[in-house]
Amino acid sequence: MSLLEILEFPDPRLRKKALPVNKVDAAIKQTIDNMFETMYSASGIGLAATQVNIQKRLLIIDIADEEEDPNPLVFINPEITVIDPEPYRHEEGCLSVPGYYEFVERPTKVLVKALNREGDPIEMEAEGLLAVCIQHEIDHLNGKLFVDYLSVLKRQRIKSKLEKEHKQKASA
Ligand code: GNR
Ligand code: NI
Repeated sequence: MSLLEILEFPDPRLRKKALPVNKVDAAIKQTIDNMFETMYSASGIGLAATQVNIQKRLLIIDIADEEEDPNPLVFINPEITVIDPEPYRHEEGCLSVPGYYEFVERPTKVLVKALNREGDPIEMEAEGLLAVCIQHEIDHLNGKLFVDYLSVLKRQRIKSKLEKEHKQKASA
């Protein structure tokens, strides 16, 4: 396994739209394993392939709070439909926007259809944090970030601060 580099806002590669996975083969499984290693290492609860510069419709989630009892979920070519559109407000963070947390409103309950790690079709109803996370990750696959839901001013502030950090790191 290996750790992958996580792209950070405002990297333009985070804006690319991911392409469908046409075969769940050994290479995809290797990518999935590397993504889990990367996500757990960064203490994230979700990771989309886009964030590690892989333009494939693939995301992983583990919202289990007990480190000893992981619940790794894999969604390949996910399709989402809204079951309950009532806005649900949750404070979001993102491994690609490190250090910033803001409230975002999304539909309360969704149905997700996807393929699992074995390439078998799965369906899952999600609400609460899981619904938030799945919608956040599918946004990544479409080149969208949670900061896009914020005001222009807030987004611009976050962008400037992260750009400054990136410059400092590059010259360190
Ligand atoms: O680790 C993460 N935490 C989180 C918290 C609230 C809403 C969404 C998330 S996803 C984020 C990991 C990440 O950036 N996934 O793309
Ligand atoms: Ni994210």
